[in-house]
Amino acid sequence: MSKKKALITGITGQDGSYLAELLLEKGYEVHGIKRRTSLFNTDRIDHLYKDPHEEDVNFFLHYGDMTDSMNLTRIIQEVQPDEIYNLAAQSHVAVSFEEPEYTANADGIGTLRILEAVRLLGLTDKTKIYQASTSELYGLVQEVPQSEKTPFYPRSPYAVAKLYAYWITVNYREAYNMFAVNGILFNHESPRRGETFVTRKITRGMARILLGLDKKLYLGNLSAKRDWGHAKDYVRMMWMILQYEKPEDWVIATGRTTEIREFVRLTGKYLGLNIKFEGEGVDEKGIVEGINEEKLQEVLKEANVSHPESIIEHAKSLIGKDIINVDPKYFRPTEVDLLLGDATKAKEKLGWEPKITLEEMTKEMVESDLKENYQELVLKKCGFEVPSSCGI
Ligand code: NDP
Ligand code: GDR
Repeated sequence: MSKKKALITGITGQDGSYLAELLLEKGYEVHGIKRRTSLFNTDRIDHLYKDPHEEDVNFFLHYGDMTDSMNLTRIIQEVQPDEIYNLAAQSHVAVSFEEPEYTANADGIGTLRILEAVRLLGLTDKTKIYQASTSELYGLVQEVPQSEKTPFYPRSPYAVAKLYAYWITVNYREAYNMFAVNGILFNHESPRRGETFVTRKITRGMARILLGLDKKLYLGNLSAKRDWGHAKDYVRMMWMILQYEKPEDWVIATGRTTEIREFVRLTGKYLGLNIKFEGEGVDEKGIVEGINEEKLQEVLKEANVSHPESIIEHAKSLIGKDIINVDPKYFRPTEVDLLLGDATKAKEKLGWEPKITLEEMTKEMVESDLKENYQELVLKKCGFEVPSSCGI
């Protein structure tokens, strides 16, 4: 039997990279669309790439863009995919207020372009389509927790574009009998999360403060609450949705919500820094109340820090200092205060359960950011000298 073919838009992103790994493990031939950029943007998938001249290559990249219909149509025609995962998007909510038209084009009309290409190419019976919908659709809280039945009330140009994408997917399913479905995914994070999303900004920023690379971390609304899962658990669900007997829409969430402040404290805990918050509004500050030396030793060892003493000394010097400050420039014109998902349908019909807890994920992110930034510190302080043992 020939291999199943999957086409992933947004393959260079957080989810695209984990999904590509999963589908390759499952024996798929994986095709991905990447944008032309002036610098390489394939860090997250470099480990999957094989020179196409080699044998048994199952991973292919195509240049493309969600704003270019002809390009998307040509790629779909060439690949003839069994499954399309439409993950490409301008995915940053705050940026969508700065670039509303582009966001509408890439995230909203981009989805239409994929659906219409499949229809025009006569692939409606062959190609299943997964649309990356989002908990941002719920926006202004109508109901808690939020399920497939909760009304939408989008609160950003991003969410409004994704609302169009959601409904055009439903419409093509109903109008043309296509297997086109929405996964309404709540926030999901990982060490591969973009550095400007709040969890990664916090794990990376606080790791850098501990190492002495930065002095402070500036955040926006500390009171927002999010239902955070791990991206690995969520891409598994994307695949499961397309294997289900009927095309339906699904909420994917952990059912636990956490305040941004609490995520700061949790990150601090894994770094051996006890953080307390004082003050209100723009004057609120996150202060290092004390350090947990045992935890600090543990995490520094995990990050292969060769001389932990100097970093422990530096951590002690942080006691009593405010390392988290509020900068109103990160406030959004309209905010989504509370997201908490109810994934009962996915659990009951598909047997899906998230496996990775928030604590496990935070620890993984903290360790990864500490490792990565320690390398920067070493380079900055010690320069780069090739040891003779290296042989090059
Ligand atoms: P990322 O921002 O990490 O990745 C987005 C991907 O889309 C990148 O590969 C990016 O390319 C690509 N992309 C952006 N614009 C275009 C364009 N015009 N043409 C082609 N490719 C483009 O997002 P995530 O992996 O976190 O999310 C995946 C999808 O799921 C997105 O659609 C997002 O909106 C949605 N979503 C995400 C959730 C989350 O919590 N992560 C929750 C719910 C939905 P490049 O690398 O070049 O920038
Ligand atoms: P979100 O994620 O908007 O939920 O969208 P993000 O991590 O950007 O924000 C979460 C919450 O944290 C608050 N916040 C800050 N956010 C950022 N980025 N930077 C800050 O400094 C900061 N301080 C506080 C925000 O105001 C917000 O309330 C993500 C994206 O992946 C979307 O593509 C996806 O659809 C949704 O999750 C589900």
